[in-house]
Amino acid sequence: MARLRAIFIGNTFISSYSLGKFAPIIIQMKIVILGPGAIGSLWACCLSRAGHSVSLWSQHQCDSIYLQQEHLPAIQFTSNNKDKLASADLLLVTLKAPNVMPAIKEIALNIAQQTIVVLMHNGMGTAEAINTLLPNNPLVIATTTHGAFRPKPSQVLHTGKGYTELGGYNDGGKRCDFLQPVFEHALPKTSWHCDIFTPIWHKLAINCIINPLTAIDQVKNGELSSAKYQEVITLLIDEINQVLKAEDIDVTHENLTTKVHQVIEATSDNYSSMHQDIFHKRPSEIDFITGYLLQRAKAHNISAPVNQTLFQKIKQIEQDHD
Ligand code: KPL
Repeated sequence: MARLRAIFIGNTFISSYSLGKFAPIIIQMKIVILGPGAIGSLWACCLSRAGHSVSLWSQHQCDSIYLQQEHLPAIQFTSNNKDKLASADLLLVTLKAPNVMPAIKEIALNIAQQTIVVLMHNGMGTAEAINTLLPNNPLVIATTTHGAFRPKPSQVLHTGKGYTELGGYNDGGKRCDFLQPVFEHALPKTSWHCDIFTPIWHKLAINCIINPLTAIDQVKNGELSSAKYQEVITLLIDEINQVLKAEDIDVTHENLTTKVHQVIEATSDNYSSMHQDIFHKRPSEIDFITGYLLQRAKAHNISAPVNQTLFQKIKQIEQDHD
C-alpha cells in the first residue's frame, strides 16, 4: 500500500507517496467534516486556514455554510456535496457517538475505499461498527480536549486550548501517522499514539465519572471536588480500574484518581457534555460511555454496581424526557 509522508514548508503541505522511490508532489488534503457542531466547526476553520480544501457534511441539507472563528473573516464552505465526499482524502467525523453509525450508513456508498476516516467523539464502541461497515478504509480514532462553543450557527469560539491524540484503529489507520503534522499544523498540540486505546480508555474513565454525576445532579464539573462526592468517585474508580486492567490498559488507582481530579479542577467552571444533553432533553452519550464500560465489565465477569446505578439513572431521566 502506498504510504503518504507529509512535511510542511511554511504554509505548504508537501507530501510524497513512497512507492519504492521518493516522488514528491505538493498537495492539499481534501477534507470533509461530518457533523460541523462546535468542535467540527473549529477544525473546519483551522484546517481551512492551514491551506486544506475543506467542505462540510451536515444534517441540514444546504449547499454552503459560512463560518467565522472568533472575529476572523468568515469562510464559505461547500456542504453536502457528493463529489467532494467521493474524492475526499480524509473524512473527519465530529458527530456525537450515537449519531455516528446512522450518519455514516447514509453516506457509505459515497465514501471511497481509500478515504481515511477519523472518529473524534466522547465514548467508545463506534469504531468496531464503522470498521465492519467500511472494512477497507483506514480508520483512525481521535480524542481532543479543545473547547469550542457556537454562540450562533455562523460563528465558533475556541474556548479552551487543549490537545488532540490520534492513533490507528485498523492496519490502514495505523499507517496514517502522517496525519499528526497535518492536525498539529492546523490546531496544536497533537500527538500520534501507536496504542491509541490507552488515551481513549483514560478519557472514557474520566467521562464515566464526571459526566453522569454532573448530569444527574445538574451541577458544574467543579462541584465534584466537594466532600459529598468523594466516596462515590472512589467507588467508581475502583470498578473502572478493574475493567481497564482486564483490558490490558496501563493504569493505577492512584493515577486515575489524580487525572480525574485534575480534569475536575481544569474544567471546574464547565457544564459537562452530558449535563448539557440532559438539561436540553437531548439523548446523551451514556451508551457509549458508561454503557461501553459495563459491556466490557460483563465480558470480563467484573461487577460494576455503582456504574450500573448511574447508567440506569441517566436512562430513567432520558425515558422521562421521552
Ligand atoms: O469531556 C468532557 C465532557 O464534558 O464530555 C469532560 C472532560 C468531562 C469535560 O467537561
